[in-house]
Amino acid sequence: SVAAPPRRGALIVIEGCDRTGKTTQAMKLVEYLNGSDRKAIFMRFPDRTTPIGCLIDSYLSRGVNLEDQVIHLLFSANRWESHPKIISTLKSGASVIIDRYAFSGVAFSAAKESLGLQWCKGSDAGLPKPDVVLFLDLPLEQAATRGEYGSERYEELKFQQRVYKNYMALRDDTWKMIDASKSIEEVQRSMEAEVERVMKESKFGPLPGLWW
Ligand code: NYM
Repeated sequence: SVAAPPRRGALIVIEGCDRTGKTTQAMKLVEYLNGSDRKAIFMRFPDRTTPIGCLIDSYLSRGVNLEDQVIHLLFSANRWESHPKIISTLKSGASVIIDRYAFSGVAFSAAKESLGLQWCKGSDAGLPKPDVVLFLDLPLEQAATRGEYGSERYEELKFQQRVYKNYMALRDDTWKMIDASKSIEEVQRSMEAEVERVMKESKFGPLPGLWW
């Protein structure tokens, strides 16, 4: 007899303004899942290791200037180039934990006011929709005091306030707000609790497309 195909993995996205602890928490979540016998991989956007990612990196560190539309589309393209890997990993039964996703793409680009929210959503529409979005919520003044804040483009309080507002406009019932002012361990535990809940409740049917 042929073994049943594995139940697909969960697509878990971690979002938040700059310096809210997303990378630390995403990595801890991967460790937690792998440590409890559930396969999970870590991904992050921008993925600065690809040719498109290198260009994004040099834009963020102010090495090159690009039109607002161009950098927006590069961030989207940088996600689409990982689309096959996301799909194949989920199909294999492993979960994918992603540090930033299309919500960052829209929230940051639309904060420029040269670009509208609707226009920004277009280039990411159809990417797999996450099973849950864990939003690390931290007062922006507090984030601004964290290490290396201000070293890259966008790391400025007024800008972050517009980013935050855009994030709130993108929320739906798959979003969970996490109080990121708590200790690393406390944040970790509330994220684990959310993920356990999602994994228990979700039917993990076919992956719907984002913004379709
Ligand atoms: N960013 C990130 C965007 O403007 N658009 C996107 O699509 C993504 C994924 O890049 N300030 C911004 C948010 C951050 C910066 O992110 C780099 P990180 O998480 O610091 O590597």
